[in-house]
Amino acid sequence: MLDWTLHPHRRFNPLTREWVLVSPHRTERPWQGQVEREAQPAAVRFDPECYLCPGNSRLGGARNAAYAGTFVFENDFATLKAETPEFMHDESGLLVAQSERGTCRVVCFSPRHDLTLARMAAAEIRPVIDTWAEQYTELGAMPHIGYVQIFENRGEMMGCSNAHPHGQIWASQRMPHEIAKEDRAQIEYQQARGSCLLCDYLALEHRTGERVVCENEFFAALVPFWAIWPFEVLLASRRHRTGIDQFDPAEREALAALLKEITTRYDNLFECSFPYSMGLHQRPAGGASNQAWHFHAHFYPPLLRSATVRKFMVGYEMLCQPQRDITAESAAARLRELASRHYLDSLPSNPDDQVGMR
Ligand code: H2U
Ligand code: ZN
Repeated sequence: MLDWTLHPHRRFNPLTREWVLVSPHRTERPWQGQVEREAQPAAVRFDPECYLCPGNSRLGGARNAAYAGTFVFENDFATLKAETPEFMHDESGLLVAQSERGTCRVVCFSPRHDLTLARMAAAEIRPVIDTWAEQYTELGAMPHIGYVQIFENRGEMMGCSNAHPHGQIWASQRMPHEIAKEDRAQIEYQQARGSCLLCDYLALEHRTGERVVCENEFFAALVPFWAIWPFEVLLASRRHRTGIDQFDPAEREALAALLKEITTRYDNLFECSFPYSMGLHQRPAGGASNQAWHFHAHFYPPLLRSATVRKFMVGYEMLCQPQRDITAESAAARLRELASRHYLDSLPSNPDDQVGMR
């Protein structure tokens, strides 16, 4: 019997059908490399220089509405555009290119510059869920759209350009390759076994609970067996739902609550504003055979051992395959042991908090 707390081994990701190398004995190696800047939440509720705060002008020349809840606008520097002409290029199957149409939007989660999902109340996150659902439906219905990717880059370390709580939506003509991998894997699993890959996986995880971090009636957050990032989390609906548009009000509230809880536990881990890339994975647009899709979100956080030491995906990982040092089981145990109340909530409030507020 393999002791995966001791022996190097590789683990299989059934969603992407890729492997991750797990080397549990390497956690104690010294670190004299790059140290990151520790991230803390922004201090002001309104920043006159912020291109996402209500009423401010953006770099593209447009001005934000004086919004009070969520706010959606077309990305002024969109990666994909609806009006792109169709073309195809193929020379010997070696120089291959094709046009890609799409639409990119930015979603502000709150008018308050100083908040993050972890610092928002679940009742304030609920409108974000509703906005994501509306956008998913609206963009997915557009004839040039084949897949809608909703995501959040949190923190400078992940390339986020602004502390204001926001996410992005990139809707593309075709399925991007990470989605195509998950699409194939879920469809083929269902064809082979007659059941859903993630429904079966969640049932398996609930047998021991050792990788489950937190859950409520409708959603579960766990460190997947095949996690690559140190504190990677997979958040999935406990019922089979193919997209965010299928959640009823109780499920939307539960999703808001679990998003708050997992981001709070993340912040509490190293007492910082925990950076990550998070994205929703759900059925592609266009209505092809997609009953096999099970709604989930991936959190990919870079931090490894403190607020300033991150994991790099370099060397062997770029050339061969990803590798991790701490096991998924020990990462889940650490996240599970943390308080679900935010560490800043126990500190006295800062009088400077009001600076710049209108
Ligand atoms: P990130 O912080 O995840 O980079 O998202 C910010 C997005 O906002 C980014 O895609 C867009 C950038 O193109 N943006 C605008 O659309 N208008 C602006 O005035 C600045 C930034
Ligand atoms: Zn702002």
